Amino acid sequence: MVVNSYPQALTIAGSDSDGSAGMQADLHTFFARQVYGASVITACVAGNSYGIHASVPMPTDFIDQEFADLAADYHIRAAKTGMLADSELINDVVKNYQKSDFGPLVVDPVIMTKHGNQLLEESAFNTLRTTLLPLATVLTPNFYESEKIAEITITSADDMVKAAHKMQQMGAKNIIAKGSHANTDQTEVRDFVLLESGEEFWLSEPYHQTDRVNGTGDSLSACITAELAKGTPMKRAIEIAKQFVNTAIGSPIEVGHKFGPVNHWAAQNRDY
Ligand code: PXL
Repeated sequence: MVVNSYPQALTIAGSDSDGSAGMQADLHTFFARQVYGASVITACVAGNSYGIHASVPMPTDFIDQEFADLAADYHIRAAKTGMLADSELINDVVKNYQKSDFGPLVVDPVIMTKHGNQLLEESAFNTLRTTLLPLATVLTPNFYESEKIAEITITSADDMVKAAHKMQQMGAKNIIAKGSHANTDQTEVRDFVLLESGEEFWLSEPYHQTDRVNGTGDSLSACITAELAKGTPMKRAIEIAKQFVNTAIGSPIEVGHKFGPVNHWAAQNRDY
């Protein structure tokens, strides 16, 4: 067997101690899509299904070593970023990614958890916009992140389209602007996709009424990364990821008391 012929993907993200989100959700997703997963840990978060209670960033020289060790031995074919905590870490990750040959980059612009815990320092937001976003082969903002990055209050489908185009003008090549979940009467969730080619379309999936949605954004961006590592074309990678996450939300597992994880087992080994 040729060394490094097996598809390998990388998550550059924070560790979430309850395993529901962050790096752990990414690695579960890589596994479920049969891609080998490597991880550059950027921060450690202590939390559970009630919320996040402490967070520690990794030293940048340690992060440099993680990148160097992977670059020296593995053939990473696609990478994603998750929690990057502060400006120093963003700049360090950008520097390392630019030096490496790790394939397309999926940027999940993690700013805040669904339950209001801040994962990126406020002062780092501009660094994210100006240094990381232009490197994004794919950008996967949630509704709140689209509003914040594009500086548009989104109240209609047209606003989502405008925000996506603005984020593309800022340098991200392909965008999935995720729809709002704020309306509990809704029966579907609609995400807007704008591809590098200029093609644009909506993706729609049934809305599941459940609190067990920790790790959905991480899993979506990780699934796209896994597919890109296997060489799946961009549009197909995005469609697979959306269905993968929807399946994972649709069969919750009873772990934790409050906002539990999605179920990667239910979503694995399927043809989407
Ligand atoms: O899902 C966003 C997220 C990303 N990264 C880490 C997290 C979370 C949410 O809890 O803990 C480390």
